[in-house]
Amino acid sequence: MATHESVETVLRIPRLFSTMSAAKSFSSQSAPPASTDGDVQFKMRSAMDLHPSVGKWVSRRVVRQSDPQAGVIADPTSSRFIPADEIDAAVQGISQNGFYVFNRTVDQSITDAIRAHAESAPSIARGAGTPPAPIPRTAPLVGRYDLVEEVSLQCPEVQEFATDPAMATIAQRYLGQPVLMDEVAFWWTTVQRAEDADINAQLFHQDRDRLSFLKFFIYLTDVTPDSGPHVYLKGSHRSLPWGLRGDGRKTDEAVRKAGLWDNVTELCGPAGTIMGVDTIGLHKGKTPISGDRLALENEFSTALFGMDYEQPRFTPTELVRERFAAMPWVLQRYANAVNG
Ligand SMILES: O=C(O)CCC(=O)C(=O)O
Repeated sequence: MATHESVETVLRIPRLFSTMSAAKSFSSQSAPPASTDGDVQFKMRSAMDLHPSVGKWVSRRVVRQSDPQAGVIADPTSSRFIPADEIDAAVQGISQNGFYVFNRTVDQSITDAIRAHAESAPSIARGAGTPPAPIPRTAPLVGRYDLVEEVSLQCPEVQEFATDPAMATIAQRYLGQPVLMDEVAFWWTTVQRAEDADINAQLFHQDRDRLSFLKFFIYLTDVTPDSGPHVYLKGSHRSLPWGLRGDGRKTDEAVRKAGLWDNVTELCGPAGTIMGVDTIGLHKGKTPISGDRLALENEFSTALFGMDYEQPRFTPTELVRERFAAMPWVLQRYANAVNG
């Protein structure tokens, strides 16, 4: 009798074809649909069990952009986050290992401003069910505090990070297709409630919100092995043993049993450290055992097909207005904020 797992494996094939047809139809519309049907989202995630490269493969085969602005990116040398002379090394490093940590850290005035915003802006205590409020940093109650995108974007330096043309350039070269900026995430991790590792993304997992995407992280606090580094299984963006491919959380023990522990890399660095990470590879946050960690992240993807996306309202800075004028397709989610 066929096992549940082998039945699931067979079902992933028709789900892959459904995903291809739905993604093709989604990306052929002149403006992206407001959302992707929930059943289609499920099929996409399930088809992505087949191999870590399947999402990129589907995207390259069926996602086509007819907008002449697709692929147009503002001058990457205007970035205050990414040195232009590290762009080639970043594309190469991400292709090889799944991540790249930039040699140069960001100016302290920028990291201080972003951290000050995160200290005073309302954040959501994950799993607590309490109203948003500034993090009680000296006495946190939960393991993770998230700032929503609209609140994050009240900070001019976060807007600058989100619209960075050098990161867009790296993502576009790495993914080999036009990219748009599709998400900003901003969160604290603390020493509290290690038992919430699952909901706090502190167990290994792959991201599957989109087919083909790349993330950039910046640390806003100094990160050591004890204060919650981002952890990545080197090379897992290219290949994963079957036992680690399914959607959902994976224990350290499962990675050890697969004989891959030597490839596990903790990404530490001072405040201002930036990393490009292909989070289709297996990754997690490590639960801090002393101090806390503040990280800001953005994501570039080849289409808004997949998880529901936001079109946040905020007051754009002059820089963001200029960047929107130079690369409206990349920053299309911010059209309402800029024009409205
Ligand atoms: O906190 C981290 O370093 C990883 C977070 C993560 O993987 C997630 O939010 O999905």
